[in-house]
Amino acid sequence: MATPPGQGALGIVRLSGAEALAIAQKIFRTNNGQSLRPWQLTPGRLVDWEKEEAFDEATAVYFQAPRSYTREDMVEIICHGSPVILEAVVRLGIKAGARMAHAGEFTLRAYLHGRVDLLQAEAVNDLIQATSLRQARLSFRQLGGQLSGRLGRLRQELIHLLSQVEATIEFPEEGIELDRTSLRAQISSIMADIEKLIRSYELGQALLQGIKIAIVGRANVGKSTLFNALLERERAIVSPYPGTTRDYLEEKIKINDSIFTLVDMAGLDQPAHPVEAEGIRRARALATQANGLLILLDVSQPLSESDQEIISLAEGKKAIFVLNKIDLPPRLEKERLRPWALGRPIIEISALNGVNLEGLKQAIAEVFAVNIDESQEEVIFHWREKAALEAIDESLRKALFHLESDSSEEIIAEELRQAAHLLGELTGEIKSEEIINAIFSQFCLGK
Ligand SMILES: Nc1nc2c(ncn2[C@@H]2O[C@H](COP(=O)(O)OP(=O)(O)O)[C@@H](O)[C@H]2O)c(=O)[nH]1
Ligand SMILES: [Mg+2]
Repeated sequence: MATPPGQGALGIVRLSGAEALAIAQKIFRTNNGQSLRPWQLTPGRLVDWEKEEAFDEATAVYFQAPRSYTREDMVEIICHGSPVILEAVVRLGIKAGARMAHAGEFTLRAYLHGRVDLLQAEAVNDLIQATSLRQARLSFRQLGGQLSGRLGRLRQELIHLLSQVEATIEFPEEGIELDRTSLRAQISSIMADIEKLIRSYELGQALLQGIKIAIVGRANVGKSTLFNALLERERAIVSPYPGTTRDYLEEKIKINDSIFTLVDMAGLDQPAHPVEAEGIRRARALATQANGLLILLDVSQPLSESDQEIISLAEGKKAIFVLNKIDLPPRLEKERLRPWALGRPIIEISALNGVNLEGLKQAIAEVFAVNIDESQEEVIFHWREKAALEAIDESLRKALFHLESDSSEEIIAEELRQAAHLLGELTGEIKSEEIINAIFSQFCLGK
């Protein structure tokens, strides 16, 4: 079943393998009584062939091997999306000799038959789970083979370098000298490419998981009120009593097609209660981990020592200064804050009355969103890819070290061979059962 469980207008059941057409045609009868023709959407009905009872109107498409998603014969039956009908199709299909697909098995077969590599398979899953259109665009390019192509070329380069080193090992009598200077330059250039990709992981995570923004400030400055106002719902408890928020809350919001994870937490001032102390300890840790901070200050109060301490959390971080409660008589002037803000934007709002929330949202998008040239850059989204690239980088670093310390050619060759092998595993050119299992177990059924 390729559509989610539960009721829908339509549901899709897919079959793949040598028997796909025969099995499909037991359950699905075309209206014109002829066999399914490849790549045509054909109207018909579903029947329980044992009783010769029709139970739904449907359409079907036959994708003839090898021009199908899995490169095997495939049939997709599109019927009405009642769970009862879909279950009947699956049950009859199994009776006719099919079996249930495992999670990700269609894409696994596409991979095993060489239609996609592992990076493209991962992109399929990322598209299914896409959280923003920006991420979808990048995953779509990865599906098209952009990242695979780039890594494939790096691997070819490595193999070429390796063959040069091996030639000097195998034919010493021919007097081929290893050109260590040129080899060093070429390895360094490959490393620069690899390291650029490793750095893109942060952006990949930001796109996939959202950019984490912590709302920090003293108790009662209106953090939870702002959190709710930005989410446009009453998620956090708001009260006039300091110390109301003790644990933390995380929710995603989307601004201009970027996803942000907002974190509301305890006020960062002196605790009045041991539970508060723990909340404050966690809040500090969260503030340090966040990609950016909203430093919330209450304009109806003068700048306090606690405020100044909180402001110091912004050191080395992206931050916006937010002056809340502008509906009240001010005791903290924007100009007074400027020296503290060090050029960061200062936005005045009333979280309670919803004043200038739009201005704050635009500032959030401008300050925190990660900008890249999406048409040029490749981005990695997965820990697996990052870890593999780091291991490759490490091998190349060792190769460089051995080149510089006049080690034997064998040792240099070994590191280059290892790097090429890891690159092959990364794209899936070299098959590793462990990696394959880890990737496809994350897929949903029917894809
Ligand atoms: N006048 C005014 N009161 C606000 C504003 N934002 C929050 N408050 C009030 O300040 C108090 C503390 O708010 P809360 O969001 O719980 O603060 P937190 O402790 O920082 O999470 C509540 O009584 C809110 O209604 C605002 O913009 N103007
Ligand atoms: Mg609160």
